[in-house]
This record gives sequence, C-alpha cells and structure tokens, in this order.
Amino acid sequence: MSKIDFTPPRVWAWDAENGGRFAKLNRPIAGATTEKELPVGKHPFQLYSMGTPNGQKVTIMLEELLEAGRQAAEYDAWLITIFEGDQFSSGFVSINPNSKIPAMVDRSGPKPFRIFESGAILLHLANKFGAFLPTDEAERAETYSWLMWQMGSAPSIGGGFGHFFAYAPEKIEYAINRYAMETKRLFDVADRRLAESRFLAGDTYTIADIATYPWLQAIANDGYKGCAEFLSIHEYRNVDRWLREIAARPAVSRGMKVNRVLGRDDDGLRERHDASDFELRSGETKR
Ligand SMILES: N[C@@H](CCC(=O)N[C@@H](CS)C(=O)NCC(=O)O)C(=O)O
Repeated sequence: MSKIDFTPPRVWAWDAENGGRFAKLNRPIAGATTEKELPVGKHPFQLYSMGTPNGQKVTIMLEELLEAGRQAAEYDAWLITIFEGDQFSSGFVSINPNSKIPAMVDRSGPKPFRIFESGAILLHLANKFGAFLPTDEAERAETYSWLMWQMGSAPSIGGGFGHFFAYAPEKIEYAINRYAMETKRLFDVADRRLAESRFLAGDTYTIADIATYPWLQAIANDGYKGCAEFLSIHEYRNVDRWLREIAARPAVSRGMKVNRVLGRDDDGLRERHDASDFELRSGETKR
C-alpha cells in the first residue's frame, strides 16, 4: 500500500525497516547502544562531530577564534560517523543525551564539562572569549534573535526539505511542497534582512552568521542534488552577496573542511588535531 494512503493505527509501532537511508540510525528511544569511551586529545576543547552544517558551525567558530589569535581555543575534532551509529556510544551519550553531533567537552579549566547543541556551543565560546557577540545590549539581542531563528529553522531545511527531497524512500509531493515553501520563505527572510544589513545582526559578523552560513550555503551549493535549481536560489541576491563575503574568510574555509567525510569534492579533513592538519592530503588523519 502506498504511504500516501496510510491510515495511522490507534497505537504507533516502530518499523525498523521503514526509515530509508536512516533505517539503521533513527530509533524512537534514547540512550546508548554500545559501550565505548570517547578519545581525548591534548587541547582545551574536545569536539566530537561530523562535517554536516550543524557540525561546521562549531568548527568555523573555533577556526575564527584561532584566526583572531586566540590560541586558548585550540581544539581536537574527533569524527563521529552518524551513519555508523557512533552517536549512540556510551561515551557520546554521556556528553549529549540527545545523541546528535556536535557535542563538546570544555577541558580548559580544572573541571571538564560538556556542552551540546550547536547554538549552545557557539554561545559558550562567544561568551568565554568575548568574540563574535556584540557588547551593545541591542546588538547582542539582535544576535540572539538571529541565532535562535537559525536554530529553529534548521529542522525545516534539513529534516524537512532535505529529508523529503533527497533521502525519503519515496517522493511525497505534499511533504516536498510543504518544506520547499518553508525553505524558500526562510531564504526570503534572510534576503530581506541582508538587503538592509551587511550581516544578520547588523554591521558586524557574529555567531548568528556563523550558525546560518553552513545551512544556507548547503542549499545554495546544491547540497541536496538539484535543490538550488528546484528552489530558484539564484533569486536571493542579498543572500548570495553575504554567502560570498563569508566564504572568503580563511577561517570559514578551514572550518567547513573539518570532520567532513560527505560531499562531492574530497578536500574534507577527517579529523583535526593541529593547525598543520589542513596541509594533509584530503581524508588523511595524522595520528
Ligand atoms: N539542534 C541540534 C541538531 C543536531 C543534529 O541534528 N545533528 C545531526 C547531524 S546534522 C545528527 O547528529 N544526526 C544523527 C541522528 O539523528 O541520529 C544542534 O544544532 O546541535
């Protein structure tokens, strides 16, 4: 029977085979499935992530801090391969009970502590280093607003549009239309804002731009094959101007590569443990 004719039963039951590409990954229960500790490197920040847009937000931030000369932001970026279920290991669940990348351990002080959720990690780093977060109260409020706008939008773009356009085992017209409309609406929100302002929160580059860039560039650069044309992304001229300006930042270029194992090109850096790792051949890990 086609899923279009699906009549929900009174009580939902889990069909482990019915998740398409995600069948072996997503489950209706939380918690660890395997016992495995996380590795720990030598730097103050230990990041456990993968180079998806949510992961790239954090590696861009860390690279921006290093670019700004903040050596105390040195980090190890360990690869968590979500398609192999690494996010369900006991070690990972202990730092993120939600089993999603990115998650980080701040070991800069005497007592290490965890931080999960990309927006929380950006805020933690911005506050800790006093960077990419304006000090003026109104500008700071604007930064919080655009940051949370992005955090609220990502599930519609990735989990909604991306999932139904690229990954779902069948093309469901209703779902694709619903999320295409929402994704275009979100691009229009950004486009109108960027018509009046150089960056999302105002004149300065902030964690709101760092959070938003990986997601909007993924759609603009056809991260889901055919999506840029499908959504007529060329119409969003101000988003395009902003994407180009951010893409030109050296720290962004480095941050986008860290823990990246997916994608059409092969310049991803599987793990990052030292600034010199960016000189490694693609896919190589020095350890
Ligand atoms: N709101 C979370 C979302 C994180 C998230 O969805 N991560 C995805 C990769 S982009 C993931 O780990 N998925 C694995 C899974 O669903 O099991 C954040 O921003 O940190």
